[in-house]
Amino acid sequence: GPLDRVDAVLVSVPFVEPFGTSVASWAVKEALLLRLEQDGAVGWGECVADPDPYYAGETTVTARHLIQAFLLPEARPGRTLGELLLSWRRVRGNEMAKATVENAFLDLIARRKGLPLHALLGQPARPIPSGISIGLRPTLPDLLAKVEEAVEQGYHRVKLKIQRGQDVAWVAAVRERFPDLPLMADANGDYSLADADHLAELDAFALTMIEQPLGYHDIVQHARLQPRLKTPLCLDESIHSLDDAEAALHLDACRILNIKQGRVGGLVESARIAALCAARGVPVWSGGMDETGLGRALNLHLQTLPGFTLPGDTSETRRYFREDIADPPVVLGPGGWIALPGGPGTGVTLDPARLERYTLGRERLQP
Ligand code: OSB
Ligand code: MG
Repeated sequence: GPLDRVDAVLVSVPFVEPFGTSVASWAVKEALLLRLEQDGAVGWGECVADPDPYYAGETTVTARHLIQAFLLPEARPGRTLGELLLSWRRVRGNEMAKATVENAFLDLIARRKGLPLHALLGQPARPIPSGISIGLRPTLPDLLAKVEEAVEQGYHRVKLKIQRGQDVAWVAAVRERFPDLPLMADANGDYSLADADHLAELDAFALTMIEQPLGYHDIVQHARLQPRLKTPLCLDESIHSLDDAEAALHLDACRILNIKQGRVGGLVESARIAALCAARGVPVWSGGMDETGLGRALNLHLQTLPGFTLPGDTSETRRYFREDIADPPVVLGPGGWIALPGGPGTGVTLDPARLERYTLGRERLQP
């Protein structure tokens, strides 16, 4: 049947401290949320686009436009979700906008069926491994303190952001202090192929992988870099679809893939990519976009899919937000494992008072 009501809500939730990559630093999580209501049931989606185009080309404003003008109009009564996703194939790119609507429909459908999201995806619940992505830090002692804190909390692996001038010596110092820690580095595209010899110096530190060292849209140059390193490469920004993943694996541009479901158009495309990677023996993991508890829950359910064999970037809510809009928060359980939120759909609910407090604007999109 038809949707009774569709709303877009723009929120801005302050971070505990700014999160910095080689490209940008963010002090708040500004996110576009989508609310679908049907027969008294409500499904929510959180768009992973930022207000700026510093991680990817999409922004909160372009996503809102695509959702309203091109994606929602295809959600005609009587169409299945599969048919809706097929109808979007002629909408080029804009995977973050697509994922927002797909996620909200999956949450709505799961809630109407009384099923947790992972069960709707055909997967049993399982404990999810934890991982933390530590942003660029002003000093080395400060970085070492952050890593120490993460190790004490029991995270299964630690990811460091690196950039030109803040790389080999910093990774060396962390490795020296924590010889056995599963450790990796993410450059968010700060290097070029001319830096291959410099990047090869990172081979000395037994990193589990180096994430996206080269251009944000590149696959071919990563394929030329990989044979010059012992450390596996992992692609993030360059992968927006199953076709991108196929190209990257075919060219041996990476030996590990970061799947952000919000970057590849949603959970259905993520499942396809994970299945392809599993068939090729390439491990995948779930990245994060510093999401609120809403998007974070999606990433937890994502990790029940076959192929997600490595710890991802899902860390505790309290390291991002003093106060989040969703309950329950993500916490590390015994051994550093994360439990899936229980109950139907994503299993998280938005607190009306906190949602209101952090809302910048609300707009009714339908009917
Ligand atoms: O490259 O994975 C990235 C955050 C914002 C933009 C890009 C990235 C990140 C992270 C943090 O690494 C992941 C998280 O903690 O959610
Ligand atoms: Mg990354």
